Amino acid sequence: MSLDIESFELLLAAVQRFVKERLVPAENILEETDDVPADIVEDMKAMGLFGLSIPEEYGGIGLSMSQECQVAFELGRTSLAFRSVFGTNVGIGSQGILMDGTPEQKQGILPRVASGELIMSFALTEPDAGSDAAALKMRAELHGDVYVLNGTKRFITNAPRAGAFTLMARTGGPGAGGISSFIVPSNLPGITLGKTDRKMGQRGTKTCDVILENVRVPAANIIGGVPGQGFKTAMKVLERGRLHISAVACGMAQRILEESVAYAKERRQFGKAIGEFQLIQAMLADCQAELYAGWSMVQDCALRYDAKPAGASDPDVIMRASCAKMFCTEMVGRVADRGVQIHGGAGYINEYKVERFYRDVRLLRLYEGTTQIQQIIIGRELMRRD
Ligand code: COS
Repeated sequence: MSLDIESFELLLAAVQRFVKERLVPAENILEETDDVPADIVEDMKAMGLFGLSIPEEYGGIGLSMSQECQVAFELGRTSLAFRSVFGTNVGIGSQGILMDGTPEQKQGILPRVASGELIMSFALTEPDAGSDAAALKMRAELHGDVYVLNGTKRFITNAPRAGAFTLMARTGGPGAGGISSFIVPSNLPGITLGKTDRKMGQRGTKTCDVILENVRVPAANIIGGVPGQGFKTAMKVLERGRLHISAVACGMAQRILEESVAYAKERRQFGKAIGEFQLIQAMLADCQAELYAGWSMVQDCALRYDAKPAGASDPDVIMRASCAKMFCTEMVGRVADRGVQIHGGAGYINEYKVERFYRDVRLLRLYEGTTQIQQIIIGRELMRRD
């Protein structure tokens, strides 16, 4: 699946313009109100951003992974909360249905996901199951043709906005094989939301607990219709999501670098622009070189992802996606740190964007698998090889 080159170039140019002309000027409103303005969300829908990764047959734009990463890079060049509004529809909230859903599930859900009418959210994490996702406890017990779900999901991105969840619960015994993925409409009786989390950064993104008490979900809502496949669905979705996040990290690194170069040209000390000093140039050079390395990894891995037969899992691509996630999210952390350093005292003042970005990017090393989880995935794969 991919969009033809000409249409893709037009889309990419439109996204670049949208980021520059609509999103960047709204960054302060986002920060002050802790929300994305409704008119911007409507513009995102009109541009098709909610359906970037959904095939055209379901009303989406149908980008390849490589194309999606290029768009994600552009969207990374502004406050990350903007992308988060539709990020779960493009990625972790919808991809499980697209990859493993039945034809009825795809037809019934994906067109509304692509249009933005339905916001999807991905509910895997629990209070006692974060990195160890296979230890999740939420119970799903079969009564006739309905599963009754009980338990709590934690830190669920877009839960306050969601119309439905892709949710993992335990239908069988312990471990990964006992987990199933469900499509759970958010308005079912017994679902309540915790208070919206107050976070270090990324103001405008919405996360909270999702509490399920005796929630009755039709057995037909198991993704793919077969119990026990949910953990694999979650892992496939996360593998893809990790590549998308790597691209976002590169976009944000590009933005911080541009802000830092501009400041280094304008700020004068010791009688000249600080950018004329080699110690400042060294920090800029390290940022540029690391960004180039990270972006090269993303592009390479995305092409490999696209080259696999549709639906197939390739351990080499899984490993490379983790390499990209680890490197790019750590890289943008270092770039943000240098960005603050180049700005000096001004970098610590929230009037300058670099202070905000420094806090925003910290999350990238945590969600969709911490750096340490990526190391485990990479290390295990290396040890498995002959
Ligand atoms: N694609 C397809 N299948 C996959 C897969 C992938 N990317 N990753 C794992 N699987 C399969 C495995 O092949 C295995 O299948 P078999 O039982 O048939 O062999 C099964 O899933 C279980 O995998 P594994 O044995 O690796 O499970 P572990 O419990 O050891 O967990 C980690 C593996 C730690 C990698 C996993 O729990 C993880 O990614 N944790 C982080 C969770 C996370 O990212 N949370 C963020 C929440 S969303 S913001």
